[in-house]
Amino acid sequence: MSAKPDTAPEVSFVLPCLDEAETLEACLEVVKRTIREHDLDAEIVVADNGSRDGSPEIAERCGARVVHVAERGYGAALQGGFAAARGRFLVMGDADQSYDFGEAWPMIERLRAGADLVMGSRFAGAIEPDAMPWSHRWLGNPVLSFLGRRLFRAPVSDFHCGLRALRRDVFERLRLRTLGMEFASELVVKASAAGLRIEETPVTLYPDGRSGAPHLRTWRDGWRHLRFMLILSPGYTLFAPGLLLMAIGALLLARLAFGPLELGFATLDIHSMLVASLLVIVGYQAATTAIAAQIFSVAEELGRPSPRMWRAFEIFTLERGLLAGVLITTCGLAIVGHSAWDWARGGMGPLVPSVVMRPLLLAATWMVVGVQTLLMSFLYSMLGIRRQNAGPGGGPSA
Ligand SMILES: Nc1nc2c(ncn2[C@@H]2O[C@H](COP(=O)(O)OP(=O)(O)O)[C@@H](O)[C@H]2O)c(=O)[nH]1
Ligand SMILES: [Mg+2]
Repeated sequence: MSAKPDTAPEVSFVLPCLDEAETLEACLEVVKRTIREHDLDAEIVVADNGSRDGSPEIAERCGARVVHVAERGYGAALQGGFAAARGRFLVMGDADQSYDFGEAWPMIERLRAGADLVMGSRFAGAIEPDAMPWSHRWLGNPVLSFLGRRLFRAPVSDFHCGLRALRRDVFERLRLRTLGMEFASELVVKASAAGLRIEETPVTLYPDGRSGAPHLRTWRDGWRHLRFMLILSPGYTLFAPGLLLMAIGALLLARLAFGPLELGFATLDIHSMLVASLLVIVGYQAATTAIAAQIFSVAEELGRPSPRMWRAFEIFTLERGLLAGVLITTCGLAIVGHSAWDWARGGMGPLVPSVVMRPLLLAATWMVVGVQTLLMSFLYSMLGIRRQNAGPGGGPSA
């Protein structure tokens, strides 16, 4: 890092900026006023990745340091800006006049008092009329924040607030990965998974000062946030529902394999057995896909680190997975063989569905589950390849 301890300032204000010539100067004035008012030892960094309206020149004229980030996107800009910042504390805030950088002062005080990440909360503070579209105010932000709180136990009322402050070593430790707007979620999710001290201060959201459209696109970016949280929560989204479907299907399948089930008002027979078989298959696919998603998120350092998962690779090796797949498939084949044998011995008479389909549905289920096990073993092994290259005891980053 370029930071020299003797010259490094206490605070770096980092402003992601894409074509904000209309508002950047006013934002920088507020930052400078905040620095003066509180006598802060601070620097100002503007993280730009491709402005074409002269924003970087404005930033330089106002005394900010411009960091040119090659990769496009809000997350990429902030990551580049943070990496180049030298302060012990990092304050991030939009360059469109939607936040008052004066409200970063209580955040800095919280960092000084020992917080790792201080989130602004517009819901605990205020949202000026016309500052936030209706759909973000009442749908996008509350629903996504609620999900985030539930899925990641993050004590945060406003997941997407653009004004935040964090310790620089926290940024380095979290190994943030995302390049788009979902960066806002990644920071909170990882900080909370890492057990960091997260605090909140109320902030006010003002209508932005630009005449053009915002960069954030409601549906695209809302979906990116949601997608990000869902891929990091395969346990809730896929594994648990998958196991439930499998359990229901397996019970029904096992029972119907012995004969029809009289329920009084209806009789469950081979037709229900087909449904039971599909439940088992779909449930198994969901549960095994969840494991793949989990491996991906850990291997790509999107989710929380999991030494336990890497240890599991030593037990559930590719070879063992393939063997299990072959054995399960063979069970299915054996059932088919047994039925065929019975039929041949019985003189190869007519095939009565209510008799023949029972073992065949059972066999088909075993075979699909077996083949799925084979396929998933390959996939898991592929997803975990970085770990295997690192050799025993090493994770991908070790
Ligand atoms: N450097 C850079 N800044 C961006 C990018 N996208 C958004 N920003 C900045 O991030 C801040 C928030 O963006 P904005 O469009 O206002 O999002 P919203 O306030 O959440 O609707 C503004 O300062 C933008 O200039 C990007 O791709 N690159
Ligand atoms: Mg904005």
